[in-house]
Amino acid sequence: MIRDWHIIDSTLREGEQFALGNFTLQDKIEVVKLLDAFGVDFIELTTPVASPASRKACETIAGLGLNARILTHTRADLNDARVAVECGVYGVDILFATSKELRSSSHGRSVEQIIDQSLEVIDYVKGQGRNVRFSSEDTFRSDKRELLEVYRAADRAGVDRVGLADTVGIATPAQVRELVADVRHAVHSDIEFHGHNDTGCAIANAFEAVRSGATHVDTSVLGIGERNGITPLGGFLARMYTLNPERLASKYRLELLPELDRMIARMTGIEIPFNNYLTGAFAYNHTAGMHLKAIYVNPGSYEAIPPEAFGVDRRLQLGSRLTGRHAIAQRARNLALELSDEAVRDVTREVKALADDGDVPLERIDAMLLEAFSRETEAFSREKAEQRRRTA
Ligand code: HCA
Ligand code: CU
Repeated sequence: MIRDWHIIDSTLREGEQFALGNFTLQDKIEVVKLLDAFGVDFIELTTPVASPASRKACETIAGLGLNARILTHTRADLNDARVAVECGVYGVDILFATSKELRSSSHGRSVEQIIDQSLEVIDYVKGQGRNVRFSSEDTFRSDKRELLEVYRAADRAGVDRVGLADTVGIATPAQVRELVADVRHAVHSDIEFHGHNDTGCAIANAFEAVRSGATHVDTSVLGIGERNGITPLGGFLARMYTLNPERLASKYRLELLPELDRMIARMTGIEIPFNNYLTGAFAYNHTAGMHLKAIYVNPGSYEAIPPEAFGVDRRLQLGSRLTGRHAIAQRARNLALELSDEAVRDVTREVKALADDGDVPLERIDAMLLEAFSRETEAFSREKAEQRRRTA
């Protein structure tokens, strides 16, 4: 059973760890306003202790009065948490590495020390009346017994959420399913999942997390983050849309997704990937004759998600060597040209032959159809005139 789940958008935290994620305060304000209009539930910001501009951004955004709840992300450090609270955020996301790999190369603390230090910070944040999350960095390379011990302690201390972080993007969907289910049994709090995409599983893993009892999913616009990033907002929503379109359409203004993707692409100076979920230039491109034929009858025949649900347009590619006569006939109808089947077949054959040297642009196809139409009407008039002469 899928519980109610919420998006924690981390474009301005994890996304700031993207190689080109350098947002000005003005950028950040634009981004959070659009994320808020889109309807994300939470927005996570870089820790205010990172730099003076980070602090300024935290204070400014926390003061904007958005519907989205503003969170910031800090180490399990009392001073960091104090600064976060001073910025006026709704909640603090605390993080502590639990895997052997990170413990040995990073903090070197024992499980008891991790718990003690985290509880001190959790108590403080709770005492300040703020929402608090405890997450174990590198969850999927951590010892399960130790992990559950830490989560249970955080849960007893009253955290709002415990977080599982697939920091290096190594988890498989089955591992996520199993571990989230175990954590679900171990704690009462909500459960957050944060997944990196190094092995291409970030969306599938977030989906399995939600199916297994997670209530919160971290995303970023276009998936930007450390290395190749995390679960992308658009891709995750695409995944969830197919299961419950009504819920998604009523909760989020999905048609704002293209604008969000374009905004982050512009601010980071990247292109939206050609094959990006929903908004890539070719995400709704249909090429083969068989596909085109079916699409005209029912667009759903080759689309899992109607593009209009996310404010994008379908693209019918008529000029490839794989085109078909149904597609060409439909184009003729769109141009209000009545053509015989034979003429349509001729034009189709001609387009295919030309396309062997590269795609035939639509204008060229239109010109060919017009020509075919004139030829046929002329032939028809000639025939009619002939008939008249004979009967006269
Ligand atoms: C990082 C930390 C983090 C934290 C995730 C979380 C991760 O790598 O900088 O707070 O849940 O991936 O572990 O992004
Ligand atoms: Cu991360």
